[in-house]
Amino acid sequence: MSFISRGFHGRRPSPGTKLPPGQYETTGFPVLSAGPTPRIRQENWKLSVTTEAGKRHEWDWAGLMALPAESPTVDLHCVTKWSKFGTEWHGVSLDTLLADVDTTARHALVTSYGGYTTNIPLTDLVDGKAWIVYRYEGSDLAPAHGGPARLLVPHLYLWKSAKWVRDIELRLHDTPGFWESAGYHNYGDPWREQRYQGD
Ligand SMILES: Nc1nc2c(c(=O)[nH]1)N[C@H]1C(S)=C(S)[C@@H](COP(=O)(O)O)O[C@H]1N2
Ligand SMILES: [Mo]
Repeated sequence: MSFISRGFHGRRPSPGTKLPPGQYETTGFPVLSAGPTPRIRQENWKLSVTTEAGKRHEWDWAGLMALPAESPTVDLHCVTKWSKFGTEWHGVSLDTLLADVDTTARHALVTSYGGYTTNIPLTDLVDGKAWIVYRYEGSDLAPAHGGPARLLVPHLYLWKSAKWVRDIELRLHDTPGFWESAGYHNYGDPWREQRYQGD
């Protein structure tokens, strides 16, 4: 009964904590990338949303800049156990991006420049829970952290926040992404400590 032994070992978060179980706070901002950092210039950058019916919606950099933006301040939780509190971002909510997208799909498969993929239920991308961000702490997002633009889904472990996001494919059926195929949890809720398959 792991939830009992966690309590005995003092890993159960105290009420009101911002730290999910098994995490520690860091003030640094580690870089975690499964491959080399792609260098995409803003003038070559594109983001597309593809629906289950095959309809493709696409934005270039000017198109993204023309959309109303928000400045969320959120806590980040990485499955390698660091959490970072109060990070400040600027970008476009997925609610705004998907406003004119006609879909009945319930799953999204996100693909990045460089080939990284991750899957997320569509309900976790809407209702103010996810953004395409292009500024971090007041500056253009650095390439190492996903610039020019990355997905930010802070209520899930950070591997779901695809850096260098290129395409969001809306699908009727769920398809595991890169880490999900390698044994990581399909959903990845840090508060339920869903690190690996079976957690
Ligand atoms: N395209 C892409 N996105 C990615 C990754 C990656 O390797 N490639 N790593 C993920 C993982 S495991 C984490 S923890 C975060 C790390 O983001 P950071 O490097 O900005 O801290 O990015 C996520 N998004
Ligand atoms: Mo990660």
